[in-house]
Amino acid sequence: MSESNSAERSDGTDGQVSGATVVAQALKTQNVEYMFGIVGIPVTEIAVAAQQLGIRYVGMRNEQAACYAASAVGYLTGRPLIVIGGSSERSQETMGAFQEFPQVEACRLYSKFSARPSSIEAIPTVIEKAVRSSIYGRPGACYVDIPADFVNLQVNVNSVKYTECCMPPPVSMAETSAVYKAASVLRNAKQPLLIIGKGAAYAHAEEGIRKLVERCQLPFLPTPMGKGVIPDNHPNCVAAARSRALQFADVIVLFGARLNWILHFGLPPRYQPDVKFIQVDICAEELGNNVRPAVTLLGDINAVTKQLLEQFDKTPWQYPLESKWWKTLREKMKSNEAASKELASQKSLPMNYYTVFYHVQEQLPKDCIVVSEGANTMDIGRTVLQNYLPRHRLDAGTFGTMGVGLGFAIAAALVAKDRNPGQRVICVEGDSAFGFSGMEVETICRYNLPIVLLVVNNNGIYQGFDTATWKDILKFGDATAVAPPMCLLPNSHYEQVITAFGGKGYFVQTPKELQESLRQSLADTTKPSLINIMIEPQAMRKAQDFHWLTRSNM
Ligand SMILES: Cc1ncc(C[n+]2csc(CCOP(=O)(O)OP(=O)(O)O)c2C)c(N)n1
Ligand SMILES: [Mg+2]
Repeated sequence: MSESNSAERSDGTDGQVSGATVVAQALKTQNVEYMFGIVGIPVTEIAVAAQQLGIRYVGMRNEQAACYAASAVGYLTGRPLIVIGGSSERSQETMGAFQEFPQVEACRLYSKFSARPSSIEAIPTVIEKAVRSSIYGRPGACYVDIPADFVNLQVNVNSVKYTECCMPPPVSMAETSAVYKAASVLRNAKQPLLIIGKGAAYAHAEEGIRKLVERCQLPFLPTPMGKGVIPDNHPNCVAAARSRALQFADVIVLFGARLNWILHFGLPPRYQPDVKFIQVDICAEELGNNVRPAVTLLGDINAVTKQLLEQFDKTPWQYPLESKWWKTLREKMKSNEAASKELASQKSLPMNYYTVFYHVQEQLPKDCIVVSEGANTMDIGRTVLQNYLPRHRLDAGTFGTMGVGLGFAIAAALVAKDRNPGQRVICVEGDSAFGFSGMEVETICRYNLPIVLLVVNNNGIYQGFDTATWKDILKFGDATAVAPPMCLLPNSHYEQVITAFGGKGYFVQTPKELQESLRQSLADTTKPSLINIMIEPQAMRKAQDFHWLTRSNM
């Protein structure tokens, strides 16, 4: 990786260098490896220059998908998203220039740092600051605005100095007295629970958290993207008794998990009114949200976990495995697992969600990355599809943003190809979710990324209708007046989207067809495939004590 301080790589013309090359070289100097985008005036030259300097450029079909892909690379590699936007020429500002828009101001609200360099010479320092801001503290996206006239403007090579690559984020630790207090609260817990969030995965805290779980024999629950920090099949994982665990725990340690809607805000009736929360988070602003915590541990989650472990090294403590709490949780897990298995074993056609996911789970390679989006598809899939490794699940997450799946899968496949050759990426999509970024199938085929796409097709958003019912509905009037808004066209052949670009498509209606198509797709490492899985359009979740990810079922 080059970290040169002068722009030796000019455009080759008389010691001059273009703005485009300065942007590319500044990114390269900050160790940026991947760039996702769509080119057009004025940014084409930036992409070309980046490629010439060895940054991998992936041309996407929509900027949203490009951002999703870059953000997933960020999650997988620890280098969050920097958005580089082309803007109108400075000399035409306020005149109604082509695509003139207050981009820096607009992005400020949604990013940690948003700026336009004042000159070409200022580009490297602004880019360094954007990269640094994106990875220090709680990670987040940053925006750098490049006016169109900068792109081809030439400046003297010697006038540009490249700011060295920023240092890795400093590691912060919690206050000692707070660590001591947290250990003491935990030791006195009657019904303890650990919740492992995405923050723990991002902080690479897996080793420490696993030690803590095993040394103290504590039950734990992962949040959707905290899955895999400790394997889902670990005996202390109580995901199958989630509602019970949340409802009756008296002490809960949150490792990089926010008390937002996914965790029901930490409030009754989903929790005991006097539950004691111990919050471990890198972001001070997160501490105390919705609930007044018993202890707050501000710092890097990996480092703080080690601080907690030290307490239990000094004075070992184990929560008794034969406690009533463990017994209650185990019983609930057993009955919930039996209920899912019962649904999965139903032989009626079309298949239900559980049948589909049990068959998928049977064949999934243990080290594959699972990407998922949809409502029922994502929520039910999450309960059946297991993660054994940290940072191996990417889903629509806290925002529940539909459209992220294909971008995430593309990013995961690229990172896998570079760092873990042979590792597979499985992208589990609801039929509606797939539609948001469906054209990225062409991107997948263009770069020949051997992703296995599963479209779980119920002809709609949460549910739909079969062809006969759909036809009956249309008899009542114009579709815009009578078609239920959740409906999508029944029996759509989404697999043909991939065959159009040379990938392999399967249309499956039975467990047998599903098994066979999965077997073939996973065996073929040379090509992407899409399996369009028809399920019962009215299939729903099994009955819940509480609707858990209720928002996504809105
Ligand atoms: C960007 C965006 N637009 C709309 C929604 C609302 N929404 C939530 S889930 C969903 C799709 C659910 O349908 P599908 O993907 O087919 O999954 P299913 O529940 O049918 O299995 C939509 C459109 C959203 N979450 N995000
Ligand atoms: Mg659907």
